[in-house]
Amino acid sequence: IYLQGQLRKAIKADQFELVFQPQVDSETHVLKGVEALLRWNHPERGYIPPAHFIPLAEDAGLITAIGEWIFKQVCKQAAEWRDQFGVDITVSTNLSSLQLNSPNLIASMKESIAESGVNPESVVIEITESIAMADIENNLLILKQITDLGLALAIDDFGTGYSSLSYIKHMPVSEVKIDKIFVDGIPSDRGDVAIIDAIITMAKELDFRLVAEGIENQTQADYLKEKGCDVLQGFYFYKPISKNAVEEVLVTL
Ligand code: G
Ligand code: G
Ligand code: MN
Ligand code: NA
Repeated sequence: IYLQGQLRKAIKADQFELVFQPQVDSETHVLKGVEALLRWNHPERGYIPPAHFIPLAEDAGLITAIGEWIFKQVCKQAAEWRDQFGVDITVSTNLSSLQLNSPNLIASMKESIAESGVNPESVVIEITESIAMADIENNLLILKQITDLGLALAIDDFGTGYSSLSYIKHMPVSEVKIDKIFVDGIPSDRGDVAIIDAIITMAKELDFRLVAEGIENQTQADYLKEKGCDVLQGFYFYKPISKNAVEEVLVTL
């Protein structure tokens, strides 16, 4: 309750911040994109993780305002990096179920895209597999409106739900992110490895861009590259880093 009150003031008080976790090409390890991740710097308690305050924001009816702030920053940042560094990297951002169902979502996205001048194809909206599968008919309409804006769609945490890629193929999705829990099992857990192999084989067949997350060592990176996964994300390459730290990488591209 106390935190919800504070959350109400956090946007105006400039306490939210985005950090960015780089994603690299599996072959060259060159930066291809970043995932924007929200941070709340609470004045007394310090950093509070999103897994803790996002549910509070949803309960308090604040997630729409926060989500609109995030999307606006993401568009501005992507446009700024394109203009400053002449690079064409993707910037991904996460959407919760409530955000996806917010009545103002499409209008506010449209406004942020126009205001920033971003190329919408370089912005990737991540929704989890379980959200995508929850209310399929309604979601399909919203997802279609999102991609009609020119934005790209990714299925996050793939493999943790109960859907199949052949099903997701009916959605306007271009990217699939293999969840960390399966990557953790490389190379010794035969079940995890079998699941990863199956996801990669099928995703390639169906023309999805394949991202694996949670790569923590070279064995995992090498394995996923050999299997043909396109893009890798994980602490082995980078933790989530600040805007300035991203720019130190961008100048080298
Ligand atoms: O960054 P971190 O590992 O702490 O993220 C924890 C969880 O919070 C992840 O599931 C991530 O998707 C989610 N998360 C991080 N940033 C955002 C955001 O901007 N919006 C939403 N809806 N979820 C986020
Ligand atoms: O649910 P989602 O995939 O959006 O969550 C992204 C979160 O996963 C980020 O907060 C990020 O910090 C975390 N993450 C990304 N790569 C790794 C990793 O290699 N190890 C661990 N422990 N967490 C990771
Ligand atoms: Mn994500
Ligand atoms: Na994920």
